[in-house]
Amino acid sequence: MITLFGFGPAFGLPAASPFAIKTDLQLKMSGLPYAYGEGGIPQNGPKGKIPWIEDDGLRLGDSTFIRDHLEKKYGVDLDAGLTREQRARAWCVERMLEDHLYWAMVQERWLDDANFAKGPATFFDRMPEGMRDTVRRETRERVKNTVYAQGLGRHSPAEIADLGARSIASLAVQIGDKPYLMGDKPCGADATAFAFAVSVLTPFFNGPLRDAACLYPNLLSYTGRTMQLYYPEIATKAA
Ligand SMILES: N[C@@H](CCC(=O)N[C@@H](CS)C(=O)NCC(=O)O)C(=O)O
Repeated sequence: MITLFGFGPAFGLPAASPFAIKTDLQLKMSGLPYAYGEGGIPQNGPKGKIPWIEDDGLRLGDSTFIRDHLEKKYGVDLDAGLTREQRARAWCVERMLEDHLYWAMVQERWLDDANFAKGPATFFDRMPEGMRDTVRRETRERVKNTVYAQGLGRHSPAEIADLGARSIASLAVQIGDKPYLMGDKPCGADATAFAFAVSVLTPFFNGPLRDAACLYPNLLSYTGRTMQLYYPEIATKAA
């Protein structure tokens, strides 16, 4: 039995981490039975990040390698029916979201004071009181240094939002008026596209990235449609 770690509803979303939403959705798409594990915090994962899975004694981190494992071990193809060109395009979209938009999102959630206070700061609420504030402050500082090291953090918040908005615009164009990224039915990259679009769009946070995403009615209908299909309980609550 596969166990997924790092997944759990937060901020009006299926999970706080877009990578955890992606993996959860790819597990749903695969049709394989799985369960949610306890203790899904980054430090416990094999790569120091969430999500990870355990499968017959194997502990595997990173959403892309998890998908690979599912497809190879269980013979599923989340991109069945796609052309080579569509598969290549799907990879480009995923890289744009995971390695670019993600960091702009981190800026909006972690480095904006109001968003941090109501969002990521609460991750530490259950820590012992004596260490809580220190760990919260040091973790935020580490996140800030990571965004700087990645590169986006060298720009002003307005410049980061401008770059992030270009990725959002590009995603909206890629989806166009199709129900899903590559046509009438969801493919593997829809898990990523949905995860990032819905994470940026959640009304739980405010900021220029969310404002940018709200400009695209097709992104709103895309996330609504995908939410209804895979997370009807959350879609109903939000309605
Ligand atoms: N490449 C990884 C990225 C996962 C990732 O960045 N997870 C974040 C949460 S959204 C994390 O666990 N960060 C903790 C840290 O960097 O210490 C994947 O695809 O799974």
